[in-house]
Amino acid sequence: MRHLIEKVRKQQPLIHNITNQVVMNFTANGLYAVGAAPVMAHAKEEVEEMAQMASSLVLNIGTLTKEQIDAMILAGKAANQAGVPVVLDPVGVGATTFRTNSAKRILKEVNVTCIRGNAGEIANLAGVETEVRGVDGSSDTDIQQLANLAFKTLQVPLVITGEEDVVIDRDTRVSVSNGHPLLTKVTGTGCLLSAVIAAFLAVSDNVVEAATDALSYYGVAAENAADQQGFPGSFQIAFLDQLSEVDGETVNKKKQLTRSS
Ligand code: ATP
Ligand code: TZP
Ligand code: MG
Ligand code: MG
Repeated sequence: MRHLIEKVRKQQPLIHNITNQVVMNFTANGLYAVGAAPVMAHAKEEVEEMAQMASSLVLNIGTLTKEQIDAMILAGKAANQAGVPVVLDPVGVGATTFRTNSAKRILKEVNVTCIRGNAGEIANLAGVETEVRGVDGSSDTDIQQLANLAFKTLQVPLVITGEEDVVIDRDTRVSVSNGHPLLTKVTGTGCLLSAVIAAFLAVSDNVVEAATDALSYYGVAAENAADQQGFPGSFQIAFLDQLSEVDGETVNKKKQLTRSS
């Protein structure tokens, strides 16, 4: 089957990002490399209009403020009305009460298409207390078990990332083992991945298929980049290059997926 990256490149979806100050530039460049078009718009005066004209919306709470969460909820509701997919990246949930409560407030008020976070963030969001050190969190719980448990509580399609990534929806669970440890040495690789998933959701109604193709593409691009550059600084550039370079056929050959239901 043709990989969805080809469709993303053809359709060049516009991705509206309400995201954190650390990763804005990397996310915009990353989305261009993927073949999508980025826009960052945060003001409450314009987010509804922007979300409705976009192909997907990303809500990322990495450097949240009360005003920004209010704007995210306005944007999220507008996206829901317009049928625009919404990805939530619950950065640092579990590290502070404000983060945890804000993510829960978004989930209560907005119909989120998919949540993408590391194991620690997803565990905390689902009520399983786990240490999150700043924005870095893992979980002692087995990732497959965590996926089942978190989906049962949250009832929203989930993408849990780490050495092994898991996508889970009501009756499907897929693991993706592509990727490279250098991704953890560059800030914003999780945040950009959430935006890339949003770009794939813009070209497919099937959330599991969109997220799985986004993960395999992203992971294979990272593997190719790491073959060329072994240090974080040069890896970051090689990774952007590979996001624009790698084709669907190569990803289909190199992808490592395990499906269970
Ligand atoms: P953190 O905040 O802990 O850095 P994150 O939100 O940045 O988490 P990650 O879990 O680091 O997100 O996932 C970002 C990307 O890095 C994903 O594509 C994931 O597959 C990949 N990744 C993370 N850890 C590893 C690893 N040890 N080996 C290979 N790939 C990894
Ligand atoms: N601090 C607040 S947001 C942020 C940091 C370091 C970026 C987190 O990016 P990622 O993709 O979760 O590593
Ligand atoms: Mg990371
Ligand atoms: Mg993150």
